[in-house]
Amino acid sequence: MIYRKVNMQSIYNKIRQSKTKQLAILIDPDKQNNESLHELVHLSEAGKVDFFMVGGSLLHESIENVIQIIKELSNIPVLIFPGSLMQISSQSDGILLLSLISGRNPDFLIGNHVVAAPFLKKSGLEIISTAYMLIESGQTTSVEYMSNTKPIPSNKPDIASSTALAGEMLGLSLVYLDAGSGAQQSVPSILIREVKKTISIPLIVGGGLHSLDTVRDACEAGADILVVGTATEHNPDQIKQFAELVHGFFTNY
Ligand code: 1GP
Repeated sequence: MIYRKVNMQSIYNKIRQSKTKQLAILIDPDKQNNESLHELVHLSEAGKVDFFMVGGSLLHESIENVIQIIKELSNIPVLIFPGSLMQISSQSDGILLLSLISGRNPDFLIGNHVVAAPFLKKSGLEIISTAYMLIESGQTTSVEYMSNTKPIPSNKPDIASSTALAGEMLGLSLVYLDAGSGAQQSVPSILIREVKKTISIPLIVGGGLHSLDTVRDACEAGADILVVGTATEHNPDQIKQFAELVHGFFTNY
């Protein structure tokens, strides 16, 4: 088995040192078969995608198998984007340790982290603590329902920026604004702009980025890492264009 582990520099350092904005492709194991996964990974390599994120709200397929296939085909770093405690694999390069700070459900703020911490320590995974914030996007998303938390209203950039700032003050390393997978409305530019103005840690934005225009808007508003999932499941040929667009923007931490 060919197994490529990323070890040149830590993923977080790579994020902090990148001169350009970065593109992450979200792979939901339940939405891929063997053939589509191979195609997605090859197109991501060709398009010079920066990261894969792997995870989903439900799990019929093994996250382990999917990560193994990605690692056999590609050198692109793989980060787990855990939908639950079941989604941890030491085959990955790192994990976004999400604290769902837009909500008030203690399990997703700290409870699950306590359960997972001893395993994570042994796993050798790079742990990237992440201030995870759900932003309302028109209809109930899977993550909102599954986490039993309310998203931040999309017309309340002041609440969003205060929440992100609190996350940074608590020592978290990234802020992730998520409208939810397949969201009809992505995170509004005005809200991204307000959050970006307030924090000095890198800002990830995802959910409903289904076109070049929505990705461009999020870049212009201040997102540093753009996450695209659903759009590339439907049309993986777009990956190269998404990557070229995102890499055309400079970061400003
Ligand atoms: C969801 O931000 C990710 O958590 C990606 O969303 O599937 O809508 O691209 P999409």
